[in-house]
Amino acid sequence: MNAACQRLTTKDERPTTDMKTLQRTLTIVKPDAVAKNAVGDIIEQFEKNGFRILAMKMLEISKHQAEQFYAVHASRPFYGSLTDFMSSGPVVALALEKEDAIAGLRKLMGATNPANAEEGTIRKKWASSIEHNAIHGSDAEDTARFELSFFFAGYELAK
Ligand code: RTP
Ligand code: MG
Repeated sequence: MNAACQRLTTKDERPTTDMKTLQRTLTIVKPDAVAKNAVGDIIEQFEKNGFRILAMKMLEISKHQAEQFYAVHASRPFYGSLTDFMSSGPVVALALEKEDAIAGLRKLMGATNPANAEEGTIRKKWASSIEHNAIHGSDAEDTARFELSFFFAGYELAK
């Protein structure tokens, strides 16, 4: 039985096994939030909301690397501006783990456009526009796999 399985005991003492699905997701504190000294506050939100930090690094990505990372948006009108922004200064990339981490992180982030972000979300607090919106989060299992491997080597996630 792995760590994701929790052994429960019912009232009549029959043991049951409840498989919990741990999931990993990739998040980036974007250049606008790093410039606002919001890194500590945002990381605190991850921990307070039960995410385990598996790996973390601060780095600057090039325009070319930003284009590769956001290749899914290559045909969108904001692609050039988005990749300029993401390569404009330091970012902090984190690999996070929790049950249903992908959806959980998206909820904690809030809507892409901060005008639509719910109270209590990271984007509500720190985003200043639909583009300068403080944080990235993977949106599905396949993108999470790609994005985690974009920033972290296998040995860094082998925990
Ligand atoms: P992200 O990928 O960064 O987590 O954001 P998201 O899923 O909420 O939004 P997505 O549609 O994937 O867009 C990626 C990022 O592109 C910028 N954007 N600009 N000017 C615009 O209309 C526009 N739309 C999106 C944002 O930085 C967005 O987070
Ligand atoms: Mg997205």
